[in-house]
Amino acid sequence: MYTSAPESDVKPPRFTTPAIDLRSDTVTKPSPEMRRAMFEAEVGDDVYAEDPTINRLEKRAAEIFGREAALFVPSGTMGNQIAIKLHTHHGQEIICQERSHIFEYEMAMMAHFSGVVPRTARGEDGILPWEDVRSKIRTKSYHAAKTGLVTLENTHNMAGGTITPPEVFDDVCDRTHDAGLPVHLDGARVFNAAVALGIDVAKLTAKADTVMFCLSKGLGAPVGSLLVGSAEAIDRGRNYRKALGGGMRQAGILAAAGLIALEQGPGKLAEDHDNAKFLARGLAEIPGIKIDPAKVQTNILICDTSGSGITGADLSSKLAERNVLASAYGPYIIRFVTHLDVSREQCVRALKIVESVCDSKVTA
Ligand code: TLP
Repeated sequence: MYTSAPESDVKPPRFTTPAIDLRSDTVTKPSPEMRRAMFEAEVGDDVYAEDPTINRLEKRAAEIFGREAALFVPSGTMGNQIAIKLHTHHGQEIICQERSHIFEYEMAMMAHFSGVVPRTARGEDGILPWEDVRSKIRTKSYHAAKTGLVTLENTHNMAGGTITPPEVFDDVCDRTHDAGLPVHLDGARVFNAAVALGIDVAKLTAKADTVMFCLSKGLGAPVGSLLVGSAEAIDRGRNYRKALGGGMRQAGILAAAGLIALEQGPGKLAEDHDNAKFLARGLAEIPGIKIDPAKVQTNILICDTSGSGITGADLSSKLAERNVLASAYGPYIIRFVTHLDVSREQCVRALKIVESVCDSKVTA
């Protein structure tokens, strides 16, 4: 069964060949090596911190990010929400980009769990420079809620996998700290940024107080994310994870796949980026589809379909009828994401199918 795309209810017919699934990099299936490791994983009760495989994964993640500690969580959403809880108090505001995942796709959980409200900033291409953050910070006053946290997203999903330049990132972190505030990075796809920039991920993220990154996106694990930070923050985070129902007991079977994703996944991302650039160049040639290939830096393509007269949802369902899956994210927006389970040959086929669907609309 296929699940529906976020803003279109796609129920594609069954095909004998697997779909070319460009909805998200979350859709990858565990490799045979991962399945073997899961089968053989040593496990224990992780609520007692006794799962040796999870302990190994957390230790390795902390090492790779140059941090004191790491916490394995079931999802990126949980990692982000624990971070917000760690850094804020009820009644505060957090600053986030207006199309950030934390704001748009985490079910208003910041309000449920942490009692904070978002103050959004725009930025260009999902990138928030200090000037944009500064204008949103609210200090002590008798009229307004105080800012408790600044969150950044790198790469930025809805802006099309864009990378915050390291100097902009460092600057906004330094100045936010000077203003007495912490920074959390939603680094769901921060390895994509590090690989595209050719920079070590620890160096790229060093100035954020906490970083969440996902194993279950481009890195290819079936489940899991990590929150990294100071030993004190992660220790408190462990309690919040339990409160949220994230005490997963013998989840070493998941961490075993996660360890493979963490060690081997980053080395495979450059190919996804090449495929995304290839797709972007092809899509840009199709009349009615707007995308600037020069702006595609990683594995996400956000296309404007308004020139074709086809809505994102219609294009998504027409493509699904031809066994190509992509997600609509706005009236005239469709997203394509490359990942481990999409080959160059499939990108070539997908392009031909998008072209024929758009052609038939224009001539209809
Ligand atoms: N993003 C998903 C959807 O929820 C939109 C996707 O298909 O891209 N941060 C960022 C930047 C994300 O893109 C996502 C997932 C998350 C956090 C949350 O991760 P999960 O899905 O593991 O909770």
